[in-house]
Amino acid sequence: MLTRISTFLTMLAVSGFIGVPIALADGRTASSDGAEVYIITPVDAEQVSSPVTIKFGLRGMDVAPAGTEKANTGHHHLIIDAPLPPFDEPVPADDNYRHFGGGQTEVTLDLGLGNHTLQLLLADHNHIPHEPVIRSRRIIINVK
Ligand SMILES: [Cu+2]
Repeated sequence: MLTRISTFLTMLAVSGFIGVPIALADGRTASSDGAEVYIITPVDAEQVSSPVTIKFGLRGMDVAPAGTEKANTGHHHLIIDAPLPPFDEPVPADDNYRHFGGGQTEVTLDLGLGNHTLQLLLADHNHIPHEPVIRSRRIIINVK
């Protein structure tokens, strides 16, 4: 607990410098006003064939590789057939929660036949979602 508090105070002390992200009391990073993440393609209810290319859109923030500690930046996470994770810890990393820590803005996936849900979630250099959370609508696609 003491470590977390002193880390927070240190981050507060340095956050006055330009470009350093603003760390909030719970360790999360502030997002910029009006930032928005969205799936460009496919669109909700679209019928697609596998493999399917998913393109990520972002407004009001920049994409940077994981580990890059810079204000108003983050990297994409694609949530496939799963709910949103807790926002106060790093996004899980498995087949349902894919990290694009290289700063990628699209992916081509092999998906089985049937319906799949897709949702984007931006997270900071430590893979923790920003505050306010920047997430897309959840869409459903049908692989035929
Ligand atoms: Cu991540």
